[in-house]
Amino acid sequence: MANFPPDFLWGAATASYQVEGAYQQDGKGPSIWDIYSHLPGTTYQGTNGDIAADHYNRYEEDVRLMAELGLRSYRFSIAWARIFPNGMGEVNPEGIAFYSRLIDELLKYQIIPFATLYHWDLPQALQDIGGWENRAVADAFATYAKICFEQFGDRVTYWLTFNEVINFIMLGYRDGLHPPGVKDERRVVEVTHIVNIAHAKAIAEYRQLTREGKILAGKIGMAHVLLPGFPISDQPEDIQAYENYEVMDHHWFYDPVLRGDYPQTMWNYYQSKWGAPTVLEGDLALLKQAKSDFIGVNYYQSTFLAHNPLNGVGLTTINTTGEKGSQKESGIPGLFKRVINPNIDYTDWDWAIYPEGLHEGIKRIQERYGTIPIVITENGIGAKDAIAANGEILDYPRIEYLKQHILACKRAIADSIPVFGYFAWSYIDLLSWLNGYQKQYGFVYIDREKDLERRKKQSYFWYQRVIQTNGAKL
Ligand code: BGP
Repeated sequence: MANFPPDFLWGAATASYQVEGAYQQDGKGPSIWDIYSHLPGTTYQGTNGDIAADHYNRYEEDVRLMAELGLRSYRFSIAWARIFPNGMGEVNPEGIAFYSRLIDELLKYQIIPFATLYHWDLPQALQDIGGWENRAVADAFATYAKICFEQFGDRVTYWLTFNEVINFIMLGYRDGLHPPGVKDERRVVEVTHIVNIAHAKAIAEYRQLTREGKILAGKIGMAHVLLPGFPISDQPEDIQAYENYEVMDHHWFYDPVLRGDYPQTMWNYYQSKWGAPTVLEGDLALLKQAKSDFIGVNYYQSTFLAHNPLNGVGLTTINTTGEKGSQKESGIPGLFKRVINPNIDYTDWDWAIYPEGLHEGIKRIQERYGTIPIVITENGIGAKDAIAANGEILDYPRIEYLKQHILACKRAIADSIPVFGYFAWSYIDLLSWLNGYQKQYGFVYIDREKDLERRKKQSYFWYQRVIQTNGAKL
């Protein structure tokens, strides 16, 4: 099987709200997550990111541990509300200074910074004017992106505009589980288009600055969730359900980013149902011009689809407790439903462990969009890690999970798919949005009883060797 290229980006990822804490420090404005997570009943046992891993204050120690781990790249996100406390207007110099220090610290150890501009923590001030339903927010995003490029683009050469548009829109506007807690499918469609416009505008700013030689010429793209579907049986109605799912949950979101247009069937469906999305003159040209240098994919699981009659199941709540088997079937009547596949393993949060899905999913991307460089921007398993009597963290299930998924990347590379990096989620234990701190993902454990002391898990030493051998020893 092909080896990993010598400059393969072995990395790990985090996101600002989930790791930084310091939610009111040094002039930061409130984000929608600061407000939402404080509302009763929104998250698992009322957990929030007020303190998180306190990475904001402990980043030097964290980067030192990254260096010891051997990370070649670190993916982090910038909190918009640190840079612009009100989302627009006055820049907060202390916010700029923090990310500047973090980037310098990474570079000190030759760790390549991989920056995400938006990992869901919209400034609350922008939500107050309509959030992603207001086109002014797309313009504010372009301005924020430009400031980040100008301030950090002399040192950062890998950029992601958005993290998982699919998830923050579906969870925020269809399921009502993330802020702003809306359940309205028409608004899902409108918001998607405005976010795509924001992405395209940010790319245009980036191209302009690099053309003018004002910043280093790097690479820019978006990170999408990849949750490939598979029909649960070879019955024609299950295959149809799978096709419905793929176009609605994947093509609708990937096409505008990688092809600059919307899939015709979904377009017709949404237009006839709600006359959405509202497209203004110039929008589609803007999407066409916004060429990505690569696509980031966040892969955790696959999903299995079955026929769902018109009077079938609708959307249900999700398993946020970690009680295996508590996830109910959920779907869109008349189109598809997501069902459990009895032949494969699931995590305690009922996520299907299916490494083949990663290989197959990125193959599908190449088939539909042609050869485009791919980076796995997230991959990991949420688990309640076992702790031995001597305090050692025995996260063997994580090692096994990561190993199988890295092998899937290796197979994809052997198929000539240009996968240029792999970022495990997550570098360190952090807040899982709705699931609290008991759903752990990191290589580094945080002892929440002991002043957030950092401890290396078994997986830390395992990943260290994977990187040292460039993936030869898994
Ligand atoms: C992705 C997000 C991450 C992370 C991960 C795990 O969708 O980009 O921020 O949280 O999923 O999800 P969860 O924390 O819900 O288990």
